[in-house]
Amino acid sequence: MALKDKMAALLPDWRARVAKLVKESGDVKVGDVTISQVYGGMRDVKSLVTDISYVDPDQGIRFRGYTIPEVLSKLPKPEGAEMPYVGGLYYLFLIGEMPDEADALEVENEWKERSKIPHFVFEVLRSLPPDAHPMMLFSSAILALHHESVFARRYHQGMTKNEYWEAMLEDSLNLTAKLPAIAAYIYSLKYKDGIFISQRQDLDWGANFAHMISIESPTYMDLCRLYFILHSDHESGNASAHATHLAASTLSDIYYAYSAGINSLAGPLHGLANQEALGWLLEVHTRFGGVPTKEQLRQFAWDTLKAGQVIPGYGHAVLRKPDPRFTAQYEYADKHMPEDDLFQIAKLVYEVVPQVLIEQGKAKNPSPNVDAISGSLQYHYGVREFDYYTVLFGVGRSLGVTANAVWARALGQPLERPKSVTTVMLEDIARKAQIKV
Ligand code: NMX
Ligand code: MLT
Repeated sequence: MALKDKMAALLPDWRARVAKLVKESGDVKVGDVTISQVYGGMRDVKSLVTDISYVDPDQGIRFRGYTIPEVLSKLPKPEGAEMPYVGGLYYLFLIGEMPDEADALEVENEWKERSKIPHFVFEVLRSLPPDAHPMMLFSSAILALHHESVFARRYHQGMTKNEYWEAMLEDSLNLTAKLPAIAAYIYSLKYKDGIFISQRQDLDWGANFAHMISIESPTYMDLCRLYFILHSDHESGNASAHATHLAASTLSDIYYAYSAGINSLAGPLHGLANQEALGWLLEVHTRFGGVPTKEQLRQFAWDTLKAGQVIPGYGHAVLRKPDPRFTAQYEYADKHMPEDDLFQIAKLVYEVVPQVLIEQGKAKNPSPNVDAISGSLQYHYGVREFDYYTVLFGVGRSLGVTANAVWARALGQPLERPKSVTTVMLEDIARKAQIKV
């Protein structure tokens, strides 16, 4: 596999670079940790490393140094498509270089060859309660695939540490290859006739998902490519990436690890916010019988806040400006569905809610994040079962976290195990600091 050979060729330099940094500068401080940060969810504590993506608080995500508009314009695209091959993005993540068409197609072909889903995954899914949340189904299916893990098998056969990344790459390609079809089957099982639709050989990974949920419109296929690319990675401290990394750091395989990641994505402060955001937009639509006036929306936003709830899709732990992933989807909607009612409401929310959050004075970032708008696009194209939306997020997020997991194995990243302290210890530290002042 050319992909594996290319990555193997990169490793000696990367390993030497990291070893040198740790050997020569291992004692250099990266930052301090305050008591607020210890109690405050470790915001801004620099304690993870990834070279695959970085979130600048003002500019947002860069994938391997490229902004979202750059990624969308530079990655190769299927003929006639507006959006790129998702396989090209995976190549960029793994190899660190912008792929040409042959590189992107190599990943796409690997995925096609590995896409067959073992029968027991279908059985697991069919055995779960019909009203189970789709994220529980998704996590269970991923977990069940552990049975197929190359890493777990080879580990017990005694592979050497140097080979760990190869087994992780195998598993990661196998897992990512299957996720669009698993997600599509969950959609069919929960909301349609429960019939599995096979992928088309002439379609790429992103477009095949559209086909497998029976939406054949080229514009929705492009939206799927865009959606999966935008949701793929957001550096390593976000909850789903971090949960995956933590689980994988024990040398558990990618199936165990990404199932943990999915469980973390299922929370309303993280990925589930896309379901909540669409629910909120629909509530507005129902309450006002369509697009409200600015004043009505302002009042509705205040009512939400006064009821002690958050406005889903707004705010962020790292970002301090509108999320470029929001902007990319906004532009797509503006081009392809400008008259859509829910998009009109999402637009109005963008005009009204930041000011409301500023007036409330709590949120550090009053701007929209990726989840503020993603649901209105899905809804427009017919995916209206919005408790399903976080599964879509999870299909995309698999790309970033698996690529990171391969690199973490390649660079021998160790078991993650931060230190905890007691409140008495922190009080003691605080007292000593005050005496010094
Ligand atoms: N609506 C109402 N209050 C908010 C919002 C919001 N959208 N965002 C932040 N706040 C509040 C927050 O709850 C906190 O209140 P309190 O002091 O009472 O605990 C206060 O503002 C300070 O929070 P921040 O430091 O600004 O945000 P934090 O880093 O703690 O949390 C989020 C980040 C994303 C969890 C938070 O902004 C939020 O709950 N947003 C709504 C849910 C959402 O959209 N999540 C998706 C994030 C992206 N993703 O996909 O994962
Ligand atoms: C994400 O994409 O993971 C979210 O924006 C949350 C984050 O970065 O913390």
